[in-house]
Amino acid sequence: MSIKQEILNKIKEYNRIIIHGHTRPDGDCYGSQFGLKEIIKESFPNKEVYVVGEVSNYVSWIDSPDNISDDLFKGALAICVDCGNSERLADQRFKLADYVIKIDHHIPVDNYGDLQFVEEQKAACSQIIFELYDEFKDELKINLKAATALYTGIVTDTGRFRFDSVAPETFNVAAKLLSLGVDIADIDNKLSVESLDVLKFKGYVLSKFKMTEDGFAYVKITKEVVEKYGITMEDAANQVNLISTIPGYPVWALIIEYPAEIRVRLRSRGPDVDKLANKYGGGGHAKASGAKLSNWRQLPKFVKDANELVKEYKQSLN
Ligand SMILES: [Mn+2]
Repeated sequence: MSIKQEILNKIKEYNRIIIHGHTRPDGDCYGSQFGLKEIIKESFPNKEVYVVGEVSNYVSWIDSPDNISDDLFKGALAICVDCGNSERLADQRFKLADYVIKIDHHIPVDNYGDLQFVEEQKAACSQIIFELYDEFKDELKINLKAATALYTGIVTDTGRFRFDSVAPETFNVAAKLLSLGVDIADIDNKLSVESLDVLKFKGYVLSKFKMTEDGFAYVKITKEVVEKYGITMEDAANQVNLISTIPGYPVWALIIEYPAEIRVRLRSRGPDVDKLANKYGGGGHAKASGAKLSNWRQLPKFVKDANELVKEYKQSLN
């Protein structure tokens, strides 16, 4: 039996299904969570389906998570989407569920869950969710809300179809979502809205970033800076690609101070950066990873390691 068939069987088996996502959910996390919720509800109207986790301001127009009590997890099926490591799951009560399924496209950090369906080559977890629906479309139903959520997940995780994770199937899925009535211009408008405060913050990033000798570009964002500009951490962290275009600087990062820790958003169009992220308590994709620093004193070491990574990469090209 294929893993997809096993997933469908588990969905059929359980009357209560709780869908989990990662902390600081992005478009693909929300897209996968709410896309899957709508598909299950549309297909099996008698099932109870919940989405749990944190709120995302960026894609709040998709839907918002449910607040549910602990006892609902008992006897439930938990489906965790778009999350490669269990500690990054926003609601740790998946542990209380009867059975746990992981559906993801990140490089696995730990193999949590009773059943794991991971397709690392897929551009978005939302793409995997749609393909799951598509494989069983004789038995499953979809609606416009699900299609809109899934399309948003694909469009955000691919940088609007620009990353090299985009494959012919990504466009096939997008085409099918479009035929379901998704309003791509409306989604693009919603994703493009930018406040004056964010615009001013972009000016800060562009004037303050630093560059190392061998080709690592980075910007340090303290909590005072985020407060000064009056923007959310999410809005601040989303500006990482402002410094993505400099010739000779194939690796870049935005390093931002959260209340409890300093988080590194690490990106590359050259060497794989996930191993470097692993070294600093993080992980993710080969070209897009996250890491952590316990304090700003760790920054010079991180910058040195990133610089070294680029140096070795450039040497390997010669
Ligand atoms: Mn994703």
